[in-house]
Amino acid sequence: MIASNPSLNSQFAANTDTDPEETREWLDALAAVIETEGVERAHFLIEKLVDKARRSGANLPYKANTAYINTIPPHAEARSPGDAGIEHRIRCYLRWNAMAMVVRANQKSTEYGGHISSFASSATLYDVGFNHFFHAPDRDHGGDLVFFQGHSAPGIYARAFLEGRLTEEHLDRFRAEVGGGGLSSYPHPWLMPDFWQFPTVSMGLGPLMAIYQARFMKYLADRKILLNTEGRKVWCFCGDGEMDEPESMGAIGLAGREKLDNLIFVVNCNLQRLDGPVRGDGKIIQDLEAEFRGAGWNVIKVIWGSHWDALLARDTKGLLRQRMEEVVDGEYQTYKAKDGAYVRKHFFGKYPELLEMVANMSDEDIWHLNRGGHDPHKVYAAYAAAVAHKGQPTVILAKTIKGYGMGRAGEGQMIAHQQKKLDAEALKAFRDRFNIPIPDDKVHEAPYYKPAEDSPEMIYLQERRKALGGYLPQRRKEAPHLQIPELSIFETMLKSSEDREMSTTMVFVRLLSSLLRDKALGRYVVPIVPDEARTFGMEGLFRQYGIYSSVGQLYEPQDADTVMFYREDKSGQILEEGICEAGAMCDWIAAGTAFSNHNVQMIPFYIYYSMFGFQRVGDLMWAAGDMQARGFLMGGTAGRTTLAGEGLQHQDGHSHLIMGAIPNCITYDPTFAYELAIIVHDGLRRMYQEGENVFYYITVMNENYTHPALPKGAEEGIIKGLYKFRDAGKDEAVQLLGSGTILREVIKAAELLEADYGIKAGIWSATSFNQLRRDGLEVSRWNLLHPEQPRKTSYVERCLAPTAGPVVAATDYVKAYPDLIREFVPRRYTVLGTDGFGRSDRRSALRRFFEVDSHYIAFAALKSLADEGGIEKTKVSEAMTRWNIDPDKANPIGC
Ligand SMILES: Cc1ncc(C[n+]2csc(CCOP(=O)(O)OP(=O)(O)O)c2C)c(N)n1
Ligand SMILES: [Mg+2]
Repeated sequence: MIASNPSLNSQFAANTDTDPEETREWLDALAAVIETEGVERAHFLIEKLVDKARRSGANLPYKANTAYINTIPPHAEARSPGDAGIEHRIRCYLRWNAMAMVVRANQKSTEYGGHISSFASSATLYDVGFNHFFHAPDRDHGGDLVFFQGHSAPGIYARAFLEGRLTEEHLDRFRAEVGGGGLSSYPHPWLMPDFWQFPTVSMGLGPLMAIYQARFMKYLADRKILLNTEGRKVWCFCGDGEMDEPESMGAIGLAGREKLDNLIFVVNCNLQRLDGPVRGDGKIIQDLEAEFRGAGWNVIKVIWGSHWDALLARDTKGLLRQRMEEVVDGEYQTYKAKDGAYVRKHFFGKYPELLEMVANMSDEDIWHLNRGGHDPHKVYAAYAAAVAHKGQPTVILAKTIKGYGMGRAGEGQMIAHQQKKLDAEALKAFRDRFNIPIPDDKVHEAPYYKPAEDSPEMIYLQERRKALGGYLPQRRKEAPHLQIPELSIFETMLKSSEDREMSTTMVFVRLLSSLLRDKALGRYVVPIVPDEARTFGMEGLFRQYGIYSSVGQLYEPQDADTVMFYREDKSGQILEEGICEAGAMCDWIAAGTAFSNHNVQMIPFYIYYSMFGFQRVGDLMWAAGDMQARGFLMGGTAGRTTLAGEGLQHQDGHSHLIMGAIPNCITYDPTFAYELAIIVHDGLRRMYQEGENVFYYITVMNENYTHPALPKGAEEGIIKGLYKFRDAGKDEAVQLLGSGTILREVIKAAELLEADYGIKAGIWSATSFNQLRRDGLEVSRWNLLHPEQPRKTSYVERCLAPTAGPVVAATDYVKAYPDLIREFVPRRYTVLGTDGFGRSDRRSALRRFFEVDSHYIAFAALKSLADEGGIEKTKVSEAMTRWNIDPDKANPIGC
């Protein structure tokens, strides 16, 4: 049977050595080539042999894995120029202080939380970086960008403490931030704006953002906006459990394709996540190796520490390597929760030859057989190889032990992740293990330890950072501001469009074109699309501004003979991410944080589907707020009834509500061209001229209609979120508010009320219920806290109080959105919105279905007038017949 299946046959053959003599001859020949002509020639010959075998019909299955040993053999390791002894002692102090800050916080109250075991496993990985690789920005170097694993933050604080950047008081305020002066639980630039650059603790976001930061650095260099990016690296530290997040691995193909050799991932493979092993029955390092290699990355495995070198050198038959290969991670974890005798019995004990190999080693010697990620020499060699590597991104897969040094209190144990309290005995053991000079009678308090400033350790520590440009992490809070042109740059949008019908999406594209053309500002504008440029009518920009491609355009585009052909270019300005909203969002973040990371203000506009595009990347938007990214997010073809035919998954009726929850996100739902122009202009001014740490979310629609001219004096109201669009004079009986395209239904409703019932309505454009609410809440809070002061009034109240009649608001969003201002509306307030699942149909049908069309709005106005006693209830019933409003119609929320 086996013989009849060629594939199985060749696999079977590959595993069985039928002629060891012949094998040896081939291997000897190869060794001779390596010796005399080098590894590259050997590689060439092997490829030739493989090719020949394939062409001769052999089925050679693809194998993405290499053996379960270090990628860099001992003889090829770069040696660290550092003082290993001093570095070891510094690392011991860092380990202690990082642990102490968590333990001390939890001695006060377990409410503080924190993590010990993660940094315990990654201390060496960070330390080698800090001592020899991570470059801070200085005059000659733009600075590396380092993504620190979120819950390893205590270790980073511990270093800043030794460096003198933080005091004991700071460490004692770990996770106690209220009142100021505390240290944030995780890297949060919002809370520590001079310190942290990248929020990473929502796992998966760090790796994804790091990839796009690395590519954006190349974009800036290719576009000659950054002149010197030579040697700058993006380092991303992540957990092995974290790599299961789709975001972590989702863009590694892009990094490979784009040959991002300025990018280095360091995956701390401590084999554990929160609940248990990452791959108990397999090997996470091998899994990751295969995936990264397949994606075109340079993979460096740092599995075994130097103590294994001698054993591996003696492993001429490959039995030790075989044993390393066959043991699964669940067992590797257990070994390190036990002792040397256990490892002898369970690891080496499987084969008598291996037992023999370690016969002259004590149990303690066996226990000291270290893992690569805890060996500074191995880690140094890997980093040195990574920074020198050209043409590919590098991932370093470092094997470590979760809770290293915690002993019985957690080392290698299932509960390691959650361990935040160490009793006096565990503290003593920790102290002894790392030789920290703290007396017995003090150790239970876990006091911090800092050697004298003139000690060799402290001098060394400072010298190393000085040589690498200064301290890290550090965040630049500002970059040179841009001069924003006058509003007249958008002049055409402020005028009436006359008979010309346009959607706000088209208006946006015109506005973007005006900005791109601007001599001062144009080059800083970054248009970003996730394969939707044609949807939004932006394809005209392709030819003119080019789509960024690191290699230019290697093909003649199919539409080369058209005016707006698809043009890729090395200096292209547009970032076209294909169908990857998460990637496009990371582009936007990279551009929006360029002021902080590269000292240059970039102006990103990312336009995407406001529904699935938005829902996919909500967490990144929150992180963008934390990072104080500046720029414009454009929710394209928005609204539950405006994006007509597309249906349930496309139609957005709630993005404003959610975006409004991000404290520094300013949102608008404009209707007319002039509103959009004024909002964008004000945004440019606030973010890039004034340097405010806000960003904008603006919805634009695909419904075509004519646009009036900017009403006199409306600017301020447009920005505040409400202005009177049409005044019906002193006889107004009702006030109608609308936003987005539904404002047009509101305008029609006013006409219906006047024509059919002679009722005059004031019409208001509510460009932002979110902004109105923020203003109102601010005023309410002030009133609450100043009981004896004259009451202040909200902007909404100031607008509406002088008018007459009940107030009705209608939007293309859920009712909760206009409801945001209920507290500030001085009279009866009725809201109409689009609660429920969307569906496909024409706009008119959808608006009737969701009860937001002009008839429903006019009807709601009549009803509230009747409730106020202003008109007879019979009139309302009569309107139902006249406007075809069915009282038995099913509620759209349940349909
Ligand atoms: C998106 C997300 N989901 C869940 C968590 C909660 N969480 C914090 S740490 C952790 C385990 C991390 O394991 P690993 O990535 O292996 O890191 P290690 O601590 O082992 O270095 C989890 C589940 C989170 N921070 N982010
Ligand atoms: Mg882990």
